[in-house]
Amino acid sequence: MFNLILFGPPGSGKGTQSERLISRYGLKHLSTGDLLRSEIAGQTPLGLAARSYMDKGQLVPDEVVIEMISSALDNNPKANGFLFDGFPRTNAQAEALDKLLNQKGTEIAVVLALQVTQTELVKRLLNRGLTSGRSDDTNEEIISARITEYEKKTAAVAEHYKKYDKVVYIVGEGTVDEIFEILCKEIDRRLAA
Ligand code: B4P
Repeated sequence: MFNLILFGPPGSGKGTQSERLISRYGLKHLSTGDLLRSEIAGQTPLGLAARSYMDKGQLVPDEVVIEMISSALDNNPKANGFLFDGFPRTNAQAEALDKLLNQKGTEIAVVLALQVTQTELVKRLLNRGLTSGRSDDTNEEIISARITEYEKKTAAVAEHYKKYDKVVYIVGEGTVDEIFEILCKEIDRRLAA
């Protein structure tokens, strides 16, 4: 099994690159953002509760997303590996993920961390907001709140995985194709090892 985390601030290209990576490597894509948006679309109690946080640019409580990921892992017993996109976003989520994978006899192989300047992040998200219908992408205040949440709570997740020497920083500015090739090189090197 090959499990990787695509890490980075909102708008750094995680969702964009995940789509390509899962198709090249046959991994199961687990995006907590997508899972939460599908709960919202289904108007489930979980979705209604999550929406109030997401609309303010805040993180949804840990227990909600950990439970979602735990079920997703259980529901995909035959996966070759998982690509975690937008998860973990706190140290508590990282510890829970390590434990869940450990129970399945596997672990995270690598954390690929996309680095993008704040000006570029805001530009990309506002641009996506023009067409995505995502309410959290249309308002600059909400975008700033998401970036602040990232700096306050999520950036530390890289420190957690640095302890195990699993973090590789990737410049996340350039064309989508250029960044994809760099990500693939890092993955291929590990798959060949
Ligand atoms: P997510 O759905 O994870 O959204 P995101 O981080 O904003 O998007 P992403 O980083 O994937 O977007 P991408 O760059 O691909 O989270 C949304 C919300 O859900 C969070 O704010 C939070 O409330 C909640 N949530 C999710 N997971 C959670 C968790 N684990 N714990 C608690 N709460 C959680 O795309 C951005 C734009 O950039 C696109 O328009 C794309 O086309 C463009 N782009 C990408 N690459 C580019 C490039 N190289 N050049 C130019 N543009 C590019």
